[in-house]
Amino acid sequence: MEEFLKYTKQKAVKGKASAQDIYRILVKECKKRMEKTPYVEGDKKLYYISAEFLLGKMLSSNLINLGIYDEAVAFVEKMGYTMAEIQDVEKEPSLGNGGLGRLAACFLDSIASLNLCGDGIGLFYHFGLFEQKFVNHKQMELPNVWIEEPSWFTKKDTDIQVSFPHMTLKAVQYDMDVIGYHGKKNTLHLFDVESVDESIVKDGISFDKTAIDKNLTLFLYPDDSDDDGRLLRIYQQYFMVSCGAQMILADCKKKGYPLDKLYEHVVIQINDTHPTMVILELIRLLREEGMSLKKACAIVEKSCAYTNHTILAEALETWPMAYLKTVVPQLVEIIEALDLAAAQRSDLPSLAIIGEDERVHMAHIDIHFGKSINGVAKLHTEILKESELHDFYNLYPEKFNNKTNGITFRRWLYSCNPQLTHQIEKWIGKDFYEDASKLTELSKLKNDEEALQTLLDIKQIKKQEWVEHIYRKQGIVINPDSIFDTQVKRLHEYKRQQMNALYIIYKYLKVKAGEKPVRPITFIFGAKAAPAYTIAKDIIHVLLCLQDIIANDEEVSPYLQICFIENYNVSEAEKVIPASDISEQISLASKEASGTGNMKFMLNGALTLGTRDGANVEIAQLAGEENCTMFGKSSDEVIEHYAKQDYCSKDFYEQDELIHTLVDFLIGEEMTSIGDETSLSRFYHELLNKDWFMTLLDLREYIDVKEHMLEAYEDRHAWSVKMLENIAHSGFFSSDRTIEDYNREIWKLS
Ligand code: NBY
Repeated sequence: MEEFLKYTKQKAVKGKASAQDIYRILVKECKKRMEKTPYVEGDKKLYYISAEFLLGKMLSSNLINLGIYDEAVAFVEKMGYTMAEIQDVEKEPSLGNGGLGRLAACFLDSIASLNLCGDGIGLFYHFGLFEQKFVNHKQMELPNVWIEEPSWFTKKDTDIQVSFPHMTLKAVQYDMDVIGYHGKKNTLHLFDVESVDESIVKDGISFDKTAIDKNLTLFLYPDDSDDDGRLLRIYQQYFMVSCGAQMILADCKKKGYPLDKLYEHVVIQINDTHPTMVILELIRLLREEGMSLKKACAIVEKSCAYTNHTILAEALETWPMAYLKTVVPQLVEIIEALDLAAAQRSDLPSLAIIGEDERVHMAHIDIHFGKSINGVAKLHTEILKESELHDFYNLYPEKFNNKTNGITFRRWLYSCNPQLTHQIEKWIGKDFYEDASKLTELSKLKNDEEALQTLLDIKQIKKQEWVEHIYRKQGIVINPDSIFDTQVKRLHEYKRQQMNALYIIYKYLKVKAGEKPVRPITFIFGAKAAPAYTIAKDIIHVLLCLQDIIANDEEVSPYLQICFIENYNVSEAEKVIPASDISEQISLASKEASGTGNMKFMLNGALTLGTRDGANVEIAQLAGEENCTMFGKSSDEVIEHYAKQDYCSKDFYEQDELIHTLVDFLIGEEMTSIGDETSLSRFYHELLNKDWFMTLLDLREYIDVKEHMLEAYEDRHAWSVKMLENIAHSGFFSSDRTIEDYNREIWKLS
C-alpha cells in the first residue's frame, strides 16, 4: 500500500503521528478505494427499509472488505499503535437500538458481499439513541453526539420534499458506501430534514416535541408516552417512507422501467412495522402517475415483503385514525380503501386494517398488502403461524415463511477476534472466510489436547484485553481469572435481567453464609432502558445497587463482582463477547423472536445458558444439547399460562422459602441504605403482584442449572471441547446464509 509507505517514510518517528492522524489516513485510503469500487448492478434491486441501522464503527469492517486489513495492521503497528487504539478514535454511529437495527447492518454487509444489488433506506438521526450515563445508581440520558469528520457519509444533492398539512419539509440525503467482502458496493441512504435544529435540545434529551420541522431527525425513538411524542413518531415514519418511495420510483424512471412492472425491478423489505406506510405512500405516488387504485395496490403488493421481529402485543404498532388524519391526511383515503379491500378477503374482525377501536393495525397492512411475511427463527415463525397470526396464516398460508437470523462473521469473528480467526485459519485453512459452513471441520480437533488448550489460551487473552479496557473506561478492576458470565442486550422484562439479579442475590447470601465458590465469578451486564420504561430503569437500579453492595463487601468481593458496562453499544459488544465464558439467553420462552447476541457468543466460544426460545432452540440443536445448558418452561407451557391466566407470582413467593428470601432482599436494609426506596419497592411490588414475564416461574431451575454450569467450568478439558463444538457448528448463523435464503425465496435478485 504505497500511500501508507509514503507516510511511514515521511513521519517514521514514532510518536509524531497521533492516533487521530493515523485514523484519518486510513479513512482517506478506504474512501479512495471505495470510490473506485463499482456498484453492484442488476435488473432488479432490493431496498431494505428500516428505522434503524446499528452500524458500529466502520473502519475495520471497511478495511476487511476492501482486502487491506492486514496491510493496515502492519502500518498501524509500524507507527507504534495497535489497530484497537486506532479503531477507538472513531465514534460509533448511534443509529439503532438493538437486535433489529444490528440485523439491518449485518444484512447490508452480506447483501453486498454476496454481490446482490440492494440498498438501505433510513433516517439520519443527529443524536441517535441516547447516550447512557450512570448517576446515583440510575440511568441518565444524554444526546449521543456521533456525527464527526471525517465521515463515512456523503451529503448528496436531492430535490426530494415531503408535504404535511401545514408544511413541506426539504430532505437532505446522506449516502454511505457499503462495500462487499472483496467485492462491489451498494449504498445506505439516510434522510434528514434541512430545517433540523440541534439547539432545541435542553437538559438531557428534552426538546419541544411539537416543533416538527426542527426535531424530526433529532432522536431515534423519541419518548412516545404522550400524544405529542406519538405524533412525532408518525411524522418520522412518514418522512422516512416518503423519501424512500420517491427515491425508488425516481430510480425506476431513470432506468426506464415501466411502473406497472415495478415488482420485476424492485423488491422492498419492510423491517418491522415502522416503515409500513411505504406501502401506502407507493400506492399514493402510483396514483399520482395516473394508475388506478386497484392496479396500484396489486403492483405494490407484489413488490413489498415484511419481516416480523416480535410477538409482544405492545410492540405491534397500531395508530389511532385521528393521529393519521392529523399527520398524513393524504393517506387516509387509501387506508380506508385498503380496509374495504381487506374486508372482502376476510370478514374476521381480527384481520381488519381499521379496528373497531378506530386504530390502524400496521402489521395487518403489511400482511394483506405485501407478498411475504417472515419470522426470524423457526420457533418464532411457528408461533406466528400457530397462534399469534393464525387467522392470517389460514388466509394466506403461501405468504408465511421463516428466515432464521444471522450475523456477519466479518465483524463478529474476523474483526473482533483476530486471534481466534488466525488460529482457525491455521487449523482448517482459508475456506471458511467465504463459506462459514466450513467451520464444521474444527470438530476434528476435539481430541487434540494442544488445540483445545490453544482455545482456552485465546479466551484468556480476550479476557485480559477486556479487563484492561474496562479499567481504562470505567475504572473497575476485574479479576481476569474469574468466570465471565455475561448478559448484554436491551433492558426488557421479557429478557429477564431481573432473574439474573435474583441469582446474584442468591450467590451473595451463600458467600455471606460461608459457602464460597471454587472460582470467582464476574457478572457482566450491558443494557439501555427506554427512557419512559420505568420498570426497566428500576431493574438497572437494582443491578447498580447490587454492584456497589458487593464491591464494598470485603467478605464477598473476592468471590463475586458485577460489572455493568455503561453505554453498551456495538463497540462494547465487540470487546466483551469474545471475552465471555457464559452467554446468558434467559428470556421467557416464546418472547424472544430470535436473538442474535446468542449467535455472536456461540461463534466466539461462549457456552449458552438459555431457555428454549428464539434461535436458542436452533443453537442447541446444532451445537448439541450436551454443549449448551437449556432450562425453563417451554413456549407451549408459557403460552398456556397466558391463555389460562393461571400464573401467580405470589404463589411462588409464598410457597418457596428461598424465593421469598431473594425477593425480600430487594427491599431489605442492604439495598435501601444505598438505593432509592421508591424505585426498589416499585419493582418489588411489580414482581409480587404482576411479574408479567414470569420471572419466578423459572427461577428455581435457573439457579440449579447455573450452579451446575459453574461447577462444569472447572473441568477445563471438557469445557474446551464444548467451546470447540459451539464454534464448529456456528456456520449456519452467518448472515450470508440468511441473505441467501431471503434472496432465493423472497427477493429473487439475479
Ligand atoms: O429483533 C429484535 C428481537 O427482539 C430479537 O429477538 C431479534 O433477534 C431481533 C432481530 O430480528 N427486536 C428489536 O430489536 N426490536 C426493537 O428494537 C424495537 C424498537 C422499537 C420498537 C419496537 C421494537 N417500537 O415499537 O418503537
